Amino acid sequence: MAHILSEGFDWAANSSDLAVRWNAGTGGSPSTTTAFGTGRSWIPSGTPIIDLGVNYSEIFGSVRVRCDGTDRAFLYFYDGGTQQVSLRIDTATGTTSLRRGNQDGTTIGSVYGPISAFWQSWQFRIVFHNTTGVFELRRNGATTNMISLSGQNTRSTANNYFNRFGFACTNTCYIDDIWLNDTTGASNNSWCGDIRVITQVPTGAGSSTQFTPSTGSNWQCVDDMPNNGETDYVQSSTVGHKDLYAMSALGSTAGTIRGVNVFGMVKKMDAGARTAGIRHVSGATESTLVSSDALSSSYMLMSSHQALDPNTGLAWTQSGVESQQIGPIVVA
Ligand SMILES: [Ca+2]
Ligand SMILES: [Ca+2]
Repeated sequence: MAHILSEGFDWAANSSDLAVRWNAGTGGSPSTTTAFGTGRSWIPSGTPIIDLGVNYSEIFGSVRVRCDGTDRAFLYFYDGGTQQVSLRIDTATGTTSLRRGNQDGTTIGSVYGPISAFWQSWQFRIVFHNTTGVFELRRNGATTNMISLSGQNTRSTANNYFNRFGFACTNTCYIDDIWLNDTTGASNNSWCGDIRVITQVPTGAGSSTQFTPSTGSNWQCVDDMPNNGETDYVQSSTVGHKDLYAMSALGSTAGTIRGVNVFGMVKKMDAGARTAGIRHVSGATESTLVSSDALSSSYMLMSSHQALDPNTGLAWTQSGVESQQIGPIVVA
């Protein structure tokens, strides 16, 4: 499985948008308060949760958090509806801790670290087990642990795994740049470092323009960050029609590119069955990365993660990421 989840929040204009991907209480709002002065973070007022659909016994991850004053941010690792453990980033006490159960549960490990009104990136490793559980914690991409605990009880249910992930806060905390991977696969199977989730948007026409724009040029209808719903859009009812778009520069040259996550929001505008896909071009390699279920008249999110450049079979390069073309295709 390797990469499990990444989220940068730049795309969501409101809680209804976020509910297309996150469920079970997607309250909250986007914020332009970010660590790098671009894009958006998210201020949760409920508990956005993603059902991962797989039981994970070990997880590596990263999250960027800013808490102000005496606020607290929480990451939740659920087995079903029960938090196995919770990561609590607490500027009231100046500590980051892993708690058994919810954010107020028994402390498994704790360290002084969070600073009020200060963006920090936290990396964690958790092994879920009632006797041989592990909790390791790093900060800001460091390669050494602040906390190294083994032989712990890191579960609340009878199971040594989690399968749902969520986050929350008290008052106003900013959450951004979430990344989770497990230990399987050839890549993204260990510490991910201080991850930045950068959102690219269309900046021009690519090698195919077959959809019909609601206004202006096709790519200009889908270049919005955050998403602007039906203010402008492209549509087609012809099977095989595809749009491809040139994509924006990353705006950063730092670090290793750990993958490309491609997203599309799609719906149908009339009765009848219709499926859509995400079309992708990298160099000489063109493919449909993912096809949707039968569309409904409400927006659905399609996504596909490419850990490696499909044109080279190797890790992505910056030029590879910036020269890819992405767009919708009418599958059936
Ligand atoms: Ca962001
Ligand atoms: Ca648009």
